[in-house]
Amino acid sequence: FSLVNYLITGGAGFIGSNLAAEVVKRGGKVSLVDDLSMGKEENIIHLNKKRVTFYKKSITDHDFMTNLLIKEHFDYIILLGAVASVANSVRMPYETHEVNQEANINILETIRKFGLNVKKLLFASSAAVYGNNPQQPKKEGSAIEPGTPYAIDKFASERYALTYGELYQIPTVATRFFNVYGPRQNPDSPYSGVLSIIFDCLENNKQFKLFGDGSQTRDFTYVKDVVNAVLLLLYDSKAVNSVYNVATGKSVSLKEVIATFEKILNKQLEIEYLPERIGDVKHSSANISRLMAMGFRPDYDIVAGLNLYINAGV
Ligand code: UD2
Repeated sequence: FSLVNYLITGGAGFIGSNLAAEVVKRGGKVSLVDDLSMGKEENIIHLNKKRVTFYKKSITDHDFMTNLLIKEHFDYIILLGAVASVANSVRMPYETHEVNQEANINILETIRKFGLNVKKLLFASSAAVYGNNPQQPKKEGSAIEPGTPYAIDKFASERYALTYGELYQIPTVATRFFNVYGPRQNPDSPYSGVLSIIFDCLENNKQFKLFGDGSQTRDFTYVKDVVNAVLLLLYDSKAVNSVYNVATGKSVSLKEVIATFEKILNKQLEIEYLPERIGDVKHSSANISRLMAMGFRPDYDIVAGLNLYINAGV
């Protein structure tokens, strides 16, 4: 009897640590690779040590990754490791490329070369691949207009994963996450998820800088829904060689979100209004019928998600 074995790159990050907790809860064991550039050890410290192995390593360390993959038998591989900041990708396009694309192809190549028997590999892509395509809501078949190094590498890695799947019979799937929020999202950068910034401002009585008038809309997706979608796609053998939007299917404005936060916390957010951020899209909404056809239903609308987030503690 052996436990189902998972590998999560970016495992100490926001989504990775939430996924790791769920996998452990469901009885699996998991290896987490993270260089802690964005992730934090405290995100995973509470997890059962007998089931979790943490490697403080960069996924760009190809020798390390190759050896790890050969040594361990991973049933499921989830590629979340990335330079998550679009702004950083613009500042450091090549360094981003090494993390967001080359590191992923090295993992795929190792699986191919050594004929590793993986039940499913999931690559986490992003709504960023749609770029400035004005069509709403975004479907997986909508035009791709990646406008930043981040988006280009996400799209390339997505295609590599799916193409390796087709060419070399490695079961792969890709997801395009929309604006994910929830516990352990790091609010420290101005390009962090806006909800983590708003929460931080409300908790610590800081002024929130609002870019625009608050009428911009996003499909804010609670991290538990993302974790559920990821696990559903990993376990369903029909979910192969395809990409799935992961979102709630319902967008709300920043103004509405702020009002919901204020109501739950019974506190007013101090706002400084600034011009719209360059490169921002005004509206973002997702069509999730492909994911729903696999049986997914979002459990958390914005009110339910924010309530859980605010009361989560860690
Ligand atoms: C999201 C992704 C990004 C990329 C992009 C593709 C996150 C964190 N970012 O960017 O990686 O995939 O989608 O379209 O998921 N805002 C403020 N004040 C702040 C911070 C943000 O007003 O301090 C506004 C911002 O101008 C934007 C909205 O809030 O209108 C959402 O910003 P975001 O950075 O959380 O997410 P987004 O959709 O720009």
